[in-house]
Amino acid sequence: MVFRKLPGVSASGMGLRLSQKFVFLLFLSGLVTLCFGALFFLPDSVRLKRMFLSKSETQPVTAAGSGAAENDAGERSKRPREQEHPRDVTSNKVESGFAMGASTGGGGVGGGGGGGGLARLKGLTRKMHPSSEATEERLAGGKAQEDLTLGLEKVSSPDTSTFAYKKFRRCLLKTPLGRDGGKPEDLMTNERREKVKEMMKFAWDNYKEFAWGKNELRPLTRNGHVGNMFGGLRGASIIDSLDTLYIMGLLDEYHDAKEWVRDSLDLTSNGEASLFEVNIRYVGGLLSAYYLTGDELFRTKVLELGAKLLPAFNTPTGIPKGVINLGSSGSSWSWGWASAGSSILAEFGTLHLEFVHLSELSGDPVYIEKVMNIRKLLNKIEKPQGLYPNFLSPVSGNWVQHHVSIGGLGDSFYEYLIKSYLMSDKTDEDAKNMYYNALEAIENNLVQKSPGGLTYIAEWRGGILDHKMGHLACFSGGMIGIGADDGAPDKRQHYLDLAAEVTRTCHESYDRSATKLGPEAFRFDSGAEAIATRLSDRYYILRPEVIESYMYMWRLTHDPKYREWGWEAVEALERHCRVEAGFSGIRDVYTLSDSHDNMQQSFFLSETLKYLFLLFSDDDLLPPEDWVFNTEAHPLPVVRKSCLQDLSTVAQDKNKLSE
Ligand code: DMJ
Repeated sequence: MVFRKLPGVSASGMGLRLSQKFVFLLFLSGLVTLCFGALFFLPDSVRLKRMFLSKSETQPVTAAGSGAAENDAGERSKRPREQEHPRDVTSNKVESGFAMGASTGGGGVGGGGGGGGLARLKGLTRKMHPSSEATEERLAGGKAQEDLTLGLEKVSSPDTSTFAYKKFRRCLLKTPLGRDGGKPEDLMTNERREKVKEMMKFAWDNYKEFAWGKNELRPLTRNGHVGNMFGGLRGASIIDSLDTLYIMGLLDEYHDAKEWVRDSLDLTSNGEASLFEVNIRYVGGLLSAYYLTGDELFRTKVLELGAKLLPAFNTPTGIPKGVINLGSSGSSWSWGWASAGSSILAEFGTLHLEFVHLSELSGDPVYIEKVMNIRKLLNKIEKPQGLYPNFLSPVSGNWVQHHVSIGGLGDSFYEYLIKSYLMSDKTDEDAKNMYYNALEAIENNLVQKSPGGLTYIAEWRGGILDHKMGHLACFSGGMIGIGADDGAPDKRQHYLDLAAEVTRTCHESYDRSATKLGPEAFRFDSGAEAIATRLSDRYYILRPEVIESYMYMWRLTHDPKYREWGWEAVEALERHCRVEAGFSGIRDVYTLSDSHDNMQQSFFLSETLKYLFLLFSDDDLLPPEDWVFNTEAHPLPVVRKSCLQDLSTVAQDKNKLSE
């Protein structure tokens, strides 16, 4: 108005023309806007936010999300080489999870506007995995780190669906795939690693050619196998392979797998499925794929599947039954072979890791509540000699039989106790206490030394020892090893020694066979030491447990013998299990005239080959500070609650500001 009153007259007292005054005011208002904006967008730190926002505005929010946008759909032309250099991500959309700019651009976030554009530009010029930069700053300590870490959040919108992924990535201490994708400097080790990658490609290519979309490959008859473990679900080998393909840099194959998930994974199918198997393979596989790639497709699928598992918990105790119909009825029942309608310890006790992440990603605490209820019941119930029997009634909540085993029927329950503790950033004290108490009871009652000096873990039947160790029990070397640091300080070396002894025994079970592969179960009675004495125990079905322990023991001790033992296994697999169209189990490890079982198990792709690849990789590939492997070897990130809450606070602040 003032301007209209004084057209063309210089501003009184200042000698300014109207147009000059207009420009000056424009400049001033721009400056004010910039300063104000800078407060909220540039040095984006929680501390700063807290200075300007009221307490109620800085409460943590959960990460519930909705939208499901694909980050890298259709992007199929990535070369493995690119993936081996996760830091060089300026043009690598496969690594979109690693490249802030790419994931923002394609993630369907609704931020837009100048601030988002500026931040996006900043992100693209950084050329580094945001977690890796933030990590380096974090390790260096100081305020710069906090500003950098949280400043990255500018690129996300209040849409929590992309935020769920980003905040997890930002709370990692190290780059997931390491400095150079875990590539070892030593030439021979690298050659061995490349050999394992070739085995994976061979197994995958044959599955793709002859069994695509089925659950497993039958390599002799060159067709697919469906089986009855997964109800109407299909593609078990695809889901189990996603993360292995990704970390090995087999990215064309990974994209084929992802496209199948997008176009063909049908979660609406009926059929009787094992709750345990669906959880460890499908839920675990999809979760890992999500956390490694940030692709919303996997999150959407895993949440859809997770919800279908919940009816299994509708029992008087909340202990789930073993079998569930994934169709709309959601009915569930116990295995026919499990006595008196009981549920199996290794099944209902192997849900915790995945269910914690289902709650994290959905924002719905129902999953955590289900597994905490199981935990509480097991903690409270009386245990014979402190041991956990394998069968429990989901109706009465009492043990049904007193058979105890760290092998089949019991195994991964113990594994999930220590891993729950580790995955909780070492805050889950109940899991920790239950694990060490259980281990003490196992040591007191089951751990034995053979006359030949081999340490083994026997089974227990109502107080009577069965001097047998299953191949499945051989995971325990690795488990005892990774738990060595967190028990009583004076027991660390004791646990490492025990882990090494059990792993050596399992290696002996391989070494004492003609094929150098281990039997399904080996015994320590009637003069036998680490060999199968029953015909029915002589088979090998491509199981991972012995190699799994080599991998953990290598990382814990760097004793070269573990890599040598792993290489022996590679050679034996090549010699006896590789057939023209894939890998097959064998019926008798003690005879050289191989009789193949015509089955390439999905866990061979998910576990056996992944653990071998890790064994020959540098330790910075999926480092243990950040990742815990579920029992099917699917890596899940450590849940750093305090870090996640700080980041959630930022998201909430942003929501407030955008209102
Ligand atoms: C895998 O499916 C899992 O490791 C499970 O815990 C038990 N064993 C098989 C492989 O042997």
